[in-house]
Amino acid sequence: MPYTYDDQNIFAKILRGEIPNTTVLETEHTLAFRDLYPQAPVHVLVIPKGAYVCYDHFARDASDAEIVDFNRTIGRIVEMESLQEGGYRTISNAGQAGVQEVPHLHVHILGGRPLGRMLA
Ligand code: D5M
Repeated sequence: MPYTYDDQNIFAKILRGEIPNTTVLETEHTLAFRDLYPQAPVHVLVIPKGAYVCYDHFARDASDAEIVDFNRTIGRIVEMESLQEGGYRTISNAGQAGVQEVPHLHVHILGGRPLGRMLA
């Protein structure tokens, strides 16, 4: 399936420095920043710097270096935000059914409070 990337999406603008963000960690291929509307005491978004719409797009087309960097960044954020002991949740919404608002791949990292059981 072809993926159409809209380079006017808000995270593309953040990556181009057109709008501000609260950066938690930046690496060669990945940016992590605080969600503007936090749903938990810790709510960090992790995005690849490359133009990927969603997880399956990234998994198909990203280089091994990008994929490793992205996943290691998620792990580093968990450590930096001291979420290991209390636990945390990662979520990546995709497409219409997933209610994805911003069409640039992002993983939410949520923690700092009991999150309840949620699979859908
Ligand atoms: O989640 C998209 C998320 O992006 C949602 O939790 C709000 C957040 N958001 C929207 N605009 C910004 C800016 N400018 N900075 C930081 N966070 C932002 P989704 O999974 O697509 O529904």
